[in-house]
Amino acid sequence: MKRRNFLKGVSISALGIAVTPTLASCENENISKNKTIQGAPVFPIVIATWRFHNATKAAWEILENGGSSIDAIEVGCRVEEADATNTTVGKGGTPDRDGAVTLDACIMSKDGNYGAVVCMENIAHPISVARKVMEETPHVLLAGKGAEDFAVRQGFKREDLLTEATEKAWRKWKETSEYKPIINIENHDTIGMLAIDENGDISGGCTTSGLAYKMAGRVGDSAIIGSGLFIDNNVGGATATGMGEEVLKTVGSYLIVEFMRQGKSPQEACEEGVKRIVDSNPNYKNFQVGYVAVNKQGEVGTYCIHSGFGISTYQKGNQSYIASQSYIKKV
Ligand code: SD4
Repeated sequence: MKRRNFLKGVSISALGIAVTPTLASCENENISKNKTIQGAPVFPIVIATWRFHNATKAAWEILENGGSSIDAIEVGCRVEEADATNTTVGKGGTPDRDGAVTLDACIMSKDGNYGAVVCMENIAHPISVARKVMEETPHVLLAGKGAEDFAVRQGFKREDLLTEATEKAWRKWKETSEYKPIINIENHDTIGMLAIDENGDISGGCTTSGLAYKMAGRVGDSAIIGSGLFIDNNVGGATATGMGEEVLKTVGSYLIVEFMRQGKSPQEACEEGVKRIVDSNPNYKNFQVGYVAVNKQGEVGTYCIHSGFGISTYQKGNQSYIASQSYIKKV
């Protein structure tokens, strides 16, 4: 129940982070008192979904040494992919119903370039393969065996991504094979990451093993441009976690960036993104979606359907965790 503890949250004002709430969403007094930093860009900055402190730290180290946001994203996401105890990203990710670990990841650069892999097996670092797709091919998205073979040709090594622990859990699940296409709000840790480097350039990445015990061949939002991630270096970036089908149907991250283009703050844009899902699906109480967004000034917003989601940030040398406000106020 570790994520429930996140609800206790932290004082935003103690974090030095510019989060820009609307009045309607001001459940948290500390947030409501916080003012948007006007005309004072606050980068470099890196933000990630959930409590991925090791990942944001690794990304921050790139940024504080003058590295690019795209390098920071790749390095940061790789930390979670390598962590076999994280059961929803990279090695140690929960398999599909047939016991296959299939990974989705994408990366997007300041130039609007994008690379992605979906349903890729046996390669531990899909974020790096996605970057290779972006930089070394005339394409943007490779799937399945083609993605895996491409990775091997690029020098990645094949390895078994199913760990003893995830295999054991899968075998236990098979005893009932009960599949609820509902995200348990305690059961997802996709890492979506946004970074702005010292030049003010924005990049993003998103990497996941997707829904636990999904159907073979299922692809979620995380690697799909505009859904799990979108970056526009003139405006900002957004990324998502949660029920991928709902994010896909509303093209969530693109929507949020477009809201920011129209002048909404990152916070207002994330709230509108969640509202779009809530308005279009009466079953919204049965799943979780969480968004995070950053604008060109380095202002951050986050919003989700159910409480329990939050974001990790690294900025001005300080690491923080912000509990996201939620559409449904109390669990
Ligand atoms: C998906 N959005 O595949 C992902 C799930 C997720 O942590 O966020 N998992 O639908």
